[in-house]
Amino acid sequence: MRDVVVVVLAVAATAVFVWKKRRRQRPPQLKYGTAGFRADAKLLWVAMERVGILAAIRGGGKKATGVMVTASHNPERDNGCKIVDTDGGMLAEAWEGRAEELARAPEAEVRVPRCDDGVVVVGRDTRRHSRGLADRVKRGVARTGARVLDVGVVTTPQLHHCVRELNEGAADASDLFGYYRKLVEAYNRIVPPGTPTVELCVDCAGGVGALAVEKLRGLLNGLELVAVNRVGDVELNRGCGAEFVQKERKPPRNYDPRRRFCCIDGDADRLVYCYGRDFRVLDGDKIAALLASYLGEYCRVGCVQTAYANGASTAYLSTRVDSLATAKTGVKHVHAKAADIMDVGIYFEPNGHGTVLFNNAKSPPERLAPFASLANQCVGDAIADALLVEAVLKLRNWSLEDWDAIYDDLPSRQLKQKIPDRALLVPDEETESRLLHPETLQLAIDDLVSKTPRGRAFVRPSGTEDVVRIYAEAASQPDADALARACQRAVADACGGGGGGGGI
Ligand code: NG1
Ligand code: ZN
Repeated sequence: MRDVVVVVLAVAATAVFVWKKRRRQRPPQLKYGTAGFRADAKLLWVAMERVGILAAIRGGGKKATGVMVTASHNPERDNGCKIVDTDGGMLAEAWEGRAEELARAPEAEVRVPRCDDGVVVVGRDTRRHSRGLADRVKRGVARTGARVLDVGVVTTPQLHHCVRELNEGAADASDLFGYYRKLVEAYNRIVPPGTPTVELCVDCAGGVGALAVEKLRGLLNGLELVAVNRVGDVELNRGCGAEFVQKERKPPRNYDPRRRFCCIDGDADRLVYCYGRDFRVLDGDKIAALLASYLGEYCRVGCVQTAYANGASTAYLSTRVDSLATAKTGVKHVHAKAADIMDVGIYFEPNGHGTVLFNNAKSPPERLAPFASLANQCVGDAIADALLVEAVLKLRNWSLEDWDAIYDDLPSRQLKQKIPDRALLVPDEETESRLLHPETLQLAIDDLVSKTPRGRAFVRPSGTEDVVRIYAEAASQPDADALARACQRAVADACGGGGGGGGI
């Protein structure tokens, strides 16, 4: 009997020891990057619960906030989350540090306040680990006493929409009925019934966008959407989708040059178009140019780009918009600037993330009212953006070739390089297109650029992947390729990159 008691006590003591050790252990030191937390899914379990707690705290026990479990255009093995703020936009930057602190803290140091009247909307993409990670978010929310509104598998912009609607007084936005109704009504107000029908294939990158595309089938005047690369047809974001097409400039899987094609990413917040046998890509810059040139006929338009914008698009826009600005890379930066310029602020990153902000949304010019309801006011929305593009092309009576011809892209090349510690690279705060450190690396890049006709190049550490990104453009494609490669070598030499050079 005494032996049994001793064994039981020993087991209990070991269990308590292990439990205490676990509580003291530091979870992975994640960074809230360009688009929230993003990492190999295996590293995210603790962070997700903490994100649930933080989202509830951010709502202040009164308002709705949201958490979207997704790693967007990253490979299937990655996952992550974006926290949605009370206005339906991305988490205010001032809170990112708190999110990091909470995600990195040992359990023993976590204090959980009560947020009884708050609501956290939780959504997820189609990755196989997203359901489990979303459950962890929900567990975190539950620890605060706030209510969870689980909207299941949704696109990122749909989740933003739900949060905004709830805070604007909607009783429940989780069936997304209001989301689809708004798109369909707005689009059909611009494009009248009886308009000849165009078929648009949407490469959904194997992700959630296909569900939205299916919902809209048969509802749009003169537009029939066809989902290509649906969930299960292809591996998520692999050889297809907006990121692959924009960075690699190669046709996505199941591409058919005889059909009209656009490509979105794994969580449906990016859009690019492509066409033809010689495979031309119409990227976010060209979408911005199309929309700016049309809307600019009716109101004062401002445009915001990042340093990745093709020089030819900047030249085109500079003579056609009332204000043109450059922001740091990342949606939160471009969005904030676009919300602050002119009547209409347009932002698109070349990778296709963007939208049109109606900054005087209460009274847009009569003709533009349906555009103001079609364009997502919280965040880039690939589906809404495709409808905007299609509507403007119809109004202009333009083909994709006509649209493409508005300017010719300067040849460009993007590469990436793995280095032991990408924090070694410190870019400028304004546009992230120059390195403050290491100075010698910036000087080497300046030297390479000065020797290249119409050359421009910069390097910056990615905020979503463990790589350094290299961008170069020049008068010819061989020159752009050579400049990008030379910059890549300079990065590896300066920072000790070990063979991790990548295609895009
Ligand atoms: P990083 O990985 O920080 O370059 C990428 C995109 C951003 C933005 C974020 C968020 C490029 C060159 N960078 O950021 O523009 O879209 O992802 O998804 O495309
Ligand atoms: Zn995305």
